[in-house]
Parts: sequence; structure tokens; C-alpha cells
Amino acid sequence: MGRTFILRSSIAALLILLLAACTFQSGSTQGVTAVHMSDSDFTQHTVTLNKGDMLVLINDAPVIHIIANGSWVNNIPQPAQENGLPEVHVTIAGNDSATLGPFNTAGTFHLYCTVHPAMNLLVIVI
Ligand SMILES: [Cu+2]
Repeated sequence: MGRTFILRSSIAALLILLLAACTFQSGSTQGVTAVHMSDSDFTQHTVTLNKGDMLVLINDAPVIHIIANGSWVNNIPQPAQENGLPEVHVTIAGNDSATLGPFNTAGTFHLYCTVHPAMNLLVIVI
């Protein structure tokens, strides 16, 4: 009984450690930050990067996203080229990913998906 409890505690501690390690890796380490996409949206609408960071866009759905500079405003696409942000026009196939950057200029930049209305991502570089 006592021994089983200790064994279970060890397994639980190991799982927590593993989980912590995975969380650490998917966060903002080594200048690479990931943002995920579902079938019609980003799973978050703002991401903050440090100058020089790369941004990885991960498509978790079997659909195509086409990411470009600009944003959706009232369901109308508004292409824009912002100073300090390189031109972005990337097609991301289903369950694929794309790496953007490095983002070398501080500022607030707008990315959107030309396929899906309201699919906006605000990139804040500090
Ligand atoms: Cu899209």
C-alpha cells in the first residue's frame, strides 16, 4: 500500500516534469514563438515577440490558410504594408507550418488570412 503510493507519486511527479518541459519548449524559447491555427482562425489574436524572434505558424486543421500583411475590418480584407515588417504572403497547407521572420523592428504589425474573414493576428515586437 505504502510502496504503491510512493510509486504513484513518482509517476505523477515525472508527468508534471514532462508537462513542464513541453510547455517550456512550446513557449517563447530561443527566439521562436508558435501560434496555432484552427480550421478558420488563429487560436490567439495577439502575439508578442522580442526583436529578432521568429514566428512559427502551425496549422492544426486540414485546410489552407493564406497569410499576408493586413487585416480584416468589418469582414472586408484590408491589405497593408507596414514599415518594419517584411512582406508576408505565405500559403500554409493543411496540417503544415510556416516560419516567418526574423522580426527585427519593434512595432505593432497586422497579419491576416485572406481565406477566412476575421482571421487576424496582431504581432507586437518589443
Ligand atoms: Cu485561414
